[in-house]
Amino acid sequence: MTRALAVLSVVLLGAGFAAGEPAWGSNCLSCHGLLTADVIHVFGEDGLADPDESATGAPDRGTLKVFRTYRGVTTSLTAAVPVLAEADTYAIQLKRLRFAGVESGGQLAYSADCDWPEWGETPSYYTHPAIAHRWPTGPTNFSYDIMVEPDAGLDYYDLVLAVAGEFAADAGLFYCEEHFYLQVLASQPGDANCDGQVNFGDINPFILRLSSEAQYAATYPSCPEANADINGDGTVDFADINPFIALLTGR
Ligand SMILES: [Ca+2]
Ligand SMILES: [Ca+2]
Repeated sequence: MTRALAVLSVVLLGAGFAAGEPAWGSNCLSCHGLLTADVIHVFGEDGLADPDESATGAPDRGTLKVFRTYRGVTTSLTAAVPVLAEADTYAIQLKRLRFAGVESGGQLAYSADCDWPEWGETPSYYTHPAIAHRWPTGPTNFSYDIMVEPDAGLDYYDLVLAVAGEFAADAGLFYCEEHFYLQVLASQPGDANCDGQVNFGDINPFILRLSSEAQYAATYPSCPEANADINGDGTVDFADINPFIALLTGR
């Protein structure tokens, strides 16, 4: 089954599958063993954020790493499990929360053409398919590509990267997770470097976009096309130069 249309398409870069799955869950020690701290770290974030969860009834998770992304574009995040020994077996999983988080009505829509695990309802979040990836002797860094469809709600979303497995030394089970926020932003014409502001720092990125679309995409992989399409005609070309100048100079 293809997941090409999945809203949140997750590409796991690394070794292949092996049989068996660790027990997944959340704060369920009887299921998956000791809740172990600091096994997994998410990095490559765009900063920290403390969105207001008060209207959602969700737990206030306070300040967490935030990955910013735009509708219709792909962003990457990376996780590492640096403390595990080579012989330890483990799997890493990107999960959504079962219940509402910080999003206030916003919802990451998802395609039916995928096999994200569900709990019988349209999910508010995405999770990695219920497939456990296990590396008996494999990489300890993982990259996930997250693609949000154009109609996704502009909001913060709680996501969780979790690792579960078994220590080789004593056959002890462990589980660890790191919560973080995915913030889906609206495009902002003129913000060619996608730092959230429109200023002179966008001039060179904008010129780069005009001169080499490929280089621009490589340099700013998470920037939506609309940020450089200043006149909003659906394409980025020389006709956007004067509107860009006008945007910067306020004329
Ligand atoms: Ca900018
Ligand atoms: Ca244009």
